[in-house]
Amino acid sequence: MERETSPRRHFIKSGMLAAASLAAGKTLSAQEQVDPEEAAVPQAGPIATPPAASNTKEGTVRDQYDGFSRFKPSRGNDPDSDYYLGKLVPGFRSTEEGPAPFVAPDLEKLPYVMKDGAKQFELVAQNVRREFLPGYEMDVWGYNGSMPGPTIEVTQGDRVRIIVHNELPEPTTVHWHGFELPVQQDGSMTLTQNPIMPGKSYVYEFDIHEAGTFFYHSHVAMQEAFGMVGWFIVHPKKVFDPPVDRDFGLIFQNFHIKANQTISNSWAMDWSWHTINGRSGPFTTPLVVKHGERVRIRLLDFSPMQHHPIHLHGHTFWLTGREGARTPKSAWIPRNTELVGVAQAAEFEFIANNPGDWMFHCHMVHHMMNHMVEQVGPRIREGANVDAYMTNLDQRPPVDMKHSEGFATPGYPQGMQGMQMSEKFMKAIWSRREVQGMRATWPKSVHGLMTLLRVLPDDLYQQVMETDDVPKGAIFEEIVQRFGTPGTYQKAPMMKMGH
Ligand SMILES: [Cu+2]
Repeated sequence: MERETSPRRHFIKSGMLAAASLAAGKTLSAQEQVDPEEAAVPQAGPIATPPAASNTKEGTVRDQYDGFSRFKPSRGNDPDSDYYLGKLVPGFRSTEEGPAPFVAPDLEKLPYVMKDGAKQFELVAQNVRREFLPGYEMDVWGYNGSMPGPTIEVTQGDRVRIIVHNELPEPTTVHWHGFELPVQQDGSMTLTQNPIMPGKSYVYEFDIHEAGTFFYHSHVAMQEAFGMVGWFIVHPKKVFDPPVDRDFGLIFQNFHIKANQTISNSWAMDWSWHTINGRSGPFTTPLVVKHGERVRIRLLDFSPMQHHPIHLHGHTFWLTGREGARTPKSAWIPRNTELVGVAQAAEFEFIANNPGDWMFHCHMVHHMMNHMVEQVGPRIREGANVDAYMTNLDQRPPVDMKHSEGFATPGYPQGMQGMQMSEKFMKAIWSRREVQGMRATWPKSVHGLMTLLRVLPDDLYQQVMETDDVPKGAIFEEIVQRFGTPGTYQKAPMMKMGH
């Protein structure tokens, strides 16, 4: 068998070796250094068992997992160890700092005022124009000018008052999904309350005793299909240990919007547009984290009727909870793909131990692209230009339906040639700080229910998030230099129009 010699493998295995020597309380001299391939074979007992987080002073933990050594806990540890796949490896944040701020990319937080001992929010149900992709503005329904609606974020033990104003042309109610609350506050239309008529308001008020990942949504089915949902995050009174450094939320939705329409057909049973927090890839905003951080991603499937097998590249994540609080650690499941069902929320945690730009996406083929189900004609949305579409027609290769010799297959070109993006589109895609320094060609492969996880060493994180005008490809190239095989790296060609 040919030996694996790539520097990347070597790096991972050296990391394990170093971790082993760390555990043994000594450093290997040059003579003692052995072939990493052999060193990777367990001798007696576990390869490396760093001290358990609970027994270790924070300073020591930070020292041990500084820099590259943050890789090690995920590699080569005994499956019974707290460090197996980074299961209980602490991040940088201490519990005293409280929970990490919740971030739902591309969505705002709903402000509140304290009044009569309650956090008072105002939620306005209304029609909303949402730009799924640059230039693709869809007419959906949501709250406070946003689809999904703005995030309600509170702490366990809070009392909340939510004043709902109905600016829709039809009755609505709001259901507080997952909460154990008094029945009159539940928002079930006609079952527990009268509908909130157009132009009218209604006040909900209740105490929150649970912690977890919840959401609010209209309790009219067709309104749900039109997008009427938002996060309702409850941080625990006592911060979970180990605490996470990042806390992200992503709402996955499907819509059926025909090529010449801006309004979803909420009766349809196939879906042509797919959004994460109201945007489609490549317009979804990447999750940018620092190398070594402990990351939680909360994921809600609010599609009308389709489930999403969610897949993260380059990392193993733990399924640490579904909706309520955090599951006991002994029940966490290591996963690469996790199926999230309609109206379910799931929580994923992992150590961002692998620098790079990584896909995070639904694995259903039809969810990994938009509006390709029925490509029936030029788009005639307001402001859209049909010239690009007409130009595309010539670029589509002819379909060869004949069987040819050997194993050559006939049929439609599966590469989907001809889906070109306008200059305006590309400018908007690149206008966001979070995508600085990525390969010039990245937008070509990120569509539909796709977003990205960017794991960056501190200095590169600083460049991306705190400086401007990072050249295309520069950050990725630097990651290749440090962690990859630069000798084999091929730069991305610049795309047309200088993008
Ligand atoms: Cu899906």
